[in-house]
Amino acid sequence: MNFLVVNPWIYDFAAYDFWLKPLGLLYISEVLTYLGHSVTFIDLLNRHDDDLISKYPPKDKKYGTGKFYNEGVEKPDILKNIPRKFKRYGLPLKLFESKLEAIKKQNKVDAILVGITLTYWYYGGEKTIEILRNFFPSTPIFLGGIYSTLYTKHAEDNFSKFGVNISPGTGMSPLKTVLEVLNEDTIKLDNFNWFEEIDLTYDFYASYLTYVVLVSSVGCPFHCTYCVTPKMWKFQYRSIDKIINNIEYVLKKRPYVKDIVFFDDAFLLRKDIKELLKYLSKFDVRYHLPNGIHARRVDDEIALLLKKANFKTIKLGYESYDFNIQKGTGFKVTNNDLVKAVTCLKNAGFDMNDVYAYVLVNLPSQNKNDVIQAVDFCHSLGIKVNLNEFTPIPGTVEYEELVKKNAISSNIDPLLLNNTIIPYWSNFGLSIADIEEVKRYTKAKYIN
Ligand code: B12
Ligand code: SF4
Repeated sequence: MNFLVVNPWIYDFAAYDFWLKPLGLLYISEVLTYLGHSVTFIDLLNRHDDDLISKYPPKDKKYGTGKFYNEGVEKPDILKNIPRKFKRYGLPLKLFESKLEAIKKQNKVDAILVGITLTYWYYGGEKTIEILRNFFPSTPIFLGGIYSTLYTKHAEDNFSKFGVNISPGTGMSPLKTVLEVLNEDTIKLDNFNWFEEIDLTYDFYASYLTYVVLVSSVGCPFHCTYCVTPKMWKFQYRSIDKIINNIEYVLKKRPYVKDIVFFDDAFLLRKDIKELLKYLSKFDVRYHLPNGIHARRVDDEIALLLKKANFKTIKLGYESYDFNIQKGTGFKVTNNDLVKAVTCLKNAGFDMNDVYAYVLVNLPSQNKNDVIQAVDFCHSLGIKVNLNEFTPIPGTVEYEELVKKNAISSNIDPLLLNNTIIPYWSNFGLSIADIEEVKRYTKAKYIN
């Protein structure tokens, strides 16, 4: 069959290409190819799209990150009162339409697959599907990804107007359901260890790429109260030789790629991490870990191996200064763990401009002082801070508690749970003034 796979636009108040690649859709596309189907892939967030760069050359920033092309758009009614600009990030509408026109002329599309990652990005998915439906009025469209998994009912209700099939779940079960609906054979997916067997080849991108994103593991063995990862995935890691072969494949085809990014939730927690790091050092690339890594796992040996392999961006999961919050939310880290990790990274020779700690802002149990203390603590250690505004996610303890307290409704529109706008309407957590104050405080601290 001929599949058209589309990574939708982002409609949001802010978005930046911090190495964003649609891993879920890429895996689905790789498996479809493995099963013998043909895939046409459109990534509306590809800043290096050949048709885009002739008009809007991308300005790459540090380590291949950069600004998306964007245009101001009308806010959906529910966000009308938020005093911030709303934008569509990704390829211009006309460009998307011309691509669809060309695809329609060239080949028959049997089914269309779309995936939405962050739950409050569903609006961009909706706008993307609206266009797809205009071009392909009767082609089956399937929507999967984290939004469909966590908000299945919302997705069913909201996307029924386009006749979209919602495909929730992680692993290969959603794809299996899609193929069953299309009356395709799924026997090869039975007992198929897709995470071990399937490479992310990046062959679906015809364009130049400055970086590639991989995952060496899915899931996490911790159970932090605000995080939904352990509910979606069983912790599993890919064998080292497969990871190395995958990187070899990509670099052979794209020797100019200088940055490899791991999107793992628990990169350091595999048992053979030291061996993996030794193998990774054989490639002449920079590596980045934009998702928080586990500070407790960083010892002198791991720090040295990370340095030798040429890891650059390191983000340590820290979240809060308060021991009771650390303990109450899952105990993945303590202040002593952070001190030890930073000391080891310093001793190994890491540039402290590349080492960050994630600090949560607006966790329901948190006050302004906790954020300030966490920032002061990171500053005293000589590392940078990423302030991470909290968002309640269905299936987490915080979400359920907020529903129980009537602070949020159980059928709340996910658009309202966009972390940057929660303080504009909610009566839990910090006020907008407080959040702006901690942001100003953090900025000033690092300028002085
Ligand atoms: C990578 C990542 C990011 C990346 C971006 C992801 C992207 N490319 O869009 C970055 C670093 C930018 C990011 C940012 C944030 N993230 Co994040 N992120 C993740 C992470 C770790 C991995 C996602 C991933 O790539 N998984 C691997 C792929 C293989 O899995 P997948 O996408 O689910 O795809 C599978 C299935 O869903 C399915 N599938 C997918 N699409 C389709 C389509 C069809 C048709 C079918 C059939 C199947 C299918 O098949 C795939 C294979 O099984 C998840 C946690 C997790 N483990 O999921 C959190 C997660 C999505 N993030 C989360 C959060 C909280 C955030 C932040 C808000 C953190 C913060 N407070 O600042 C910020 C958002 C900032 C912003 N507004 O931009 C939350 C969810 C939030 C939400 N409301 O949606 C998650 C779940 C983690 C958590 N804390 O619980 N994140
Ligand atoms: S350690 Fe990180 S990925 Fe694991 S459960 Fe906690 S927040 Fe989620």
